[in-house]
Amino acid sequence: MRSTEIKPEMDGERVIIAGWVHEVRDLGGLVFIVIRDRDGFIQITLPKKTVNLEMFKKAKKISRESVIKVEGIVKREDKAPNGFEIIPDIFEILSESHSPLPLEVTEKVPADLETRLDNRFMDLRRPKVSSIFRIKSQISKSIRDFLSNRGFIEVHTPKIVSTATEGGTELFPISYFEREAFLNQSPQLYKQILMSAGLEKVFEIGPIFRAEEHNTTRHLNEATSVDIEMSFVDHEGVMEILEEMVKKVYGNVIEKCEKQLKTLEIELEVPKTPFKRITYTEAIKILENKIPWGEDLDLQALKTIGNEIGGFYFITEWPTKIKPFYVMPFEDDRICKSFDLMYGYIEIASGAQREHRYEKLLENIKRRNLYPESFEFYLKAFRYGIPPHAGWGLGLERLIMAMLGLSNIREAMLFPRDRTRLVP
Ligand code: AMO
Repeated sequence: MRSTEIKPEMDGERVIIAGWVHEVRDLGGLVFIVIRDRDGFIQITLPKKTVNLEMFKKAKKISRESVIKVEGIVKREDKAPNGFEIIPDIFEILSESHSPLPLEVTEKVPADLETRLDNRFMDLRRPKVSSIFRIKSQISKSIRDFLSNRGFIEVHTPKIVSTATEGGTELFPISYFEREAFLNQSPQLYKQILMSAGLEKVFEIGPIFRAEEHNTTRHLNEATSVDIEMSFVDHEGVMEILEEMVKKVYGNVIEKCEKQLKTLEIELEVPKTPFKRITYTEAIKILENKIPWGEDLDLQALKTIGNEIGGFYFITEWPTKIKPFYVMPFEDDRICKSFDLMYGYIEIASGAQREHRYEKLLENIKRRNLYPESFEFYLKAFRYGIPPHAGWGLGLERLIMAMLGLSNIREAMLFPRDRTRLVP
């Protein structure tokens, strides 16, 4: 049985439980063991006088974090953590833990992030850490449900590719038989091709790979991206989907992850939609024109803007030249139909209406000194009828960072990959 399935009202009933030895308290003639499973804690109590002596000795010697299986009788006990304890008559060691432990599982001793990540299997045994991933699982499920209910089909695009989408310097090259290939930075080109294919509304939740040199608290070299692409809409249509999705995800997490939020000591509120929208030009004004029009917003600039606005907001109408070749410009082609969804200073998502006019797209590729030949497989899909379309990509770990107030994105990844980390 799971720890959460046993209640004090089951007094006198026989149960079997299994889990890790979280704590052992040896009072001489009385041994208390706290067993931890995925859902919680259970105390088992072994009074020397009444239990089998062999078993008593075995329990007394058990090392912390060993995995044990216990069969015994539930006894109502107001002083025990959940109002009951278990008096065992069978005590089986399934796997004995070595000691000393590489990391403390009890929250008593803080450890630095590097040590925690080096011993992630152990770190994840801490309820505060595993709660993050229970919430992450709920978020993925909510996103799938939300998008599926809106008629999106889930797709899986290749992760081994031949061209860059977001810029050449951030690519990881790999050897692909006799050729060079790359790990994909974004499903961008493929999700757009699927608009030519007539799928109309697609989404993907999958890994993206970015060879970012800089080691920051917001960047990973392998992250999870939630991507959508939709036909016959403009950027505003997909911004509405994005904000409604974020709102729904918050609502679902509040409803379904009450226990995990409590463990993390977080009180969440559903953000109100529509989110605020400011244009890039307005953002520059907040910065009192410290950044010249046309330049990208750096961290300091985003912090100033984030402090001024707070919560979720969109930055729209970006200068065309600092956004990728596939975005659609406005009539005044200095600005484009591109947007970023921000939370404070963190960029959560970015998207745009796309350039679907073949000639213009070709021109954009050339203007950015990219090779049209490398994009032929993509460009081809624009020559035989493609609807106007728009979409966005959202960093799942960034959303979790924002939602749970995590100070480092690595906390939101089970096994993060960064500039120096390739194991575990
Ligand atoms: P962009 O490059 O802005 O856009 O990426 C989309 C979102 O993905 C997340 N993200 C990252 N998260 C963690 N570590 C990283 N290194 C990292 N890089 C990106 C961010 C970001 O907002 N093709 C477009 C999307 C589109 O237009 O549909 C794209 O990839 O949250």
